[in-house]
Amino acid sequence: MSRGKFITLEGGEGVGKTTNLAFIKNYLEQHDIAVVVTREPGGTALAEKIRQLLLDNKSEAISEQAELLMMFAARAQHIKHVIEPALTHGKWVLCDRFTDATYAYQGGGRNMKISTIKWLENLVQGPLRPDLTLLLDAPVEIGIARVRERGAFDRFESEKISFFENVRRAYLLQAELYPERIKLIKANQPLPDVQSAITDVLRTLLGLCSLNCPTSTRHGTVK
Ligand code: Z5A
Repeated sequence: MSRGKFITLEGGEGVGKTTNLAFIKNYLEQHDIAVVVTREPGGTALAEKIRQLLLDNKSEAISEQAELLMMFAARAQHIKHVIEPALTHGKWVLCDRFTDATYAYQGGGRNMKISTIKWLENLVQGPLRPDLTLLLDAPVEIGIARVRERGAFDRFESEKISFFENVRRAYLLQAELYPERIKLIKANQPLPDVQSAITDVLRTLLGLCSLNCPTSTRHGTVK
């Protein structure tokens, strides 16, 4: 049995990760691929408890180091109990955020050392990296306006605009560093256009792409 593929969705607040997760799952299942949908922080009972602690904006102030370590503690559980077993059994894993979020939020947002994040990434993940990352990118104000409509903010959503600008910059830097893995999708366009751009990338991954595919799909940014 061949190993499944590991796909992650990334981006700032309200760019449409959760919305497009269902679309991608559906698309892959239509191509007879068994998909496990999961998220970070979270994905196991223990990791979901860590998520609650991390998002709770009424808890005691969480230090930057504690926040970073809690992200990776949750990730270690998630990899061991969900991600690796699924990939080994040939299933594809579709994950709402993964370690690029740590580079963006703890690295870009909290200004923690990239070398420390990289060290933890190697410790916790070994060689595991996503096969494909869809980075949904939109100007910060657009994502925040979408999220504001939902009401109450969690601990991250309560941050200042400058925090989210730094997060966005760090995500874009990741995309520049890993152009083969990270495909940038413009998320400030109507949903059908976002999903058409995502479909182009998935077609390439599935080997369904021939000369008909947009050249942009083969080289990085999509639309
Ligand atoms: N975090 C971290 O710091 N470090 C890490 O390593 C990890 C995570 C893994 C987890 O929350 C928090 O943890 C996160 C980073 C931190 N911080 N925050 N905040 P999350 O992943 O649950 O958080 P989120 O980014 O806030 O999710 P979200 O707000 O649900 O955003 P989304 O999933 O990208 O968006 P959505 O729910 O799909 O869409 C939002 C709304 O926009 C919704 O009403 C949609 O119908 C609408 N939408 C979506 N697309 C469109 C388009 N194209 N046009 C118009 N409207 C649209």
